[in-house]
Amino acid sequence: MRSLQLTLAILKPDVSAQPHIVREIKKLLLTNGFYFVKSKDLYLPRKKAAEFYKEHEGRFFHNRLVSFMSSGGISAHILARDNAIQEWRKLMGPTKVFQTVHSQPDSIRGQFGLTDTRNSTHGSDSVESAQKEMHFFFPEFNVDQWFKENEPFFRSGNVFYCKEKGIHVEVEKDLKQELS
Ligand code: 3AN
Repeated sequence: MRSLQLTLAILKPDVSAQPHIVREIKKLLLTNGFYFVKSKDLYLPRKKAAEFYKEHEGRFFHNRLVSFMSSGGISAHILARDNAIQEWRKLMGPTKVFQTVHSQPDSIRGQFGLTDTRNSTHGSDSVESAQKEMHFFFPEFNVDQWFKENEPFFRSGNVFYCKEKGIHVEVEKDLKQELS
């Protein structure tokens, strides 16, 4: 089986304000074979939101987008899966909610999106942007080290979802902690 891929997911402020939707999306990720490698709840100040969406500077929706992203709490997640980038974007559905509610009503944006801007979730669109975006939210996370030391455990399924921590934990690491 080939190596897992990492991607960055964000649950945006519209979703984060609705705990039952957060639960629903997490359940969807788990049942679709995604692993939660890292997770954090945070607030993105306006300046940081503008930095994150720098590539959209000058677009008509940029100001609206930055205001929205800093309007409430969000959560950021490093997800692992075979073909994670594409598979997470498939679950999310297309960007524009007003079209997606008709074209892909069962997708996350189709079900939970409010507007084209308040569209529930974010997912990296390439390996390069995933690297950049993981570093933006988790500067302490070492991708190379994870692939060397942790990826084999995830790939072989030797991990379990720890509800308390909201991430997957390696079985052996957990056993060692139990016994120490
Ligand atoms: P995606 O998030 O699907 O990769 P991008 O990268 O084109 O889409 O856009 C980033 C974010 O900007 C979207 N998630 C959405 O919140 C907002 N956005 C994009 N296009 C529009 C639009 N036409 N009108 C309003 N907001 C938009």
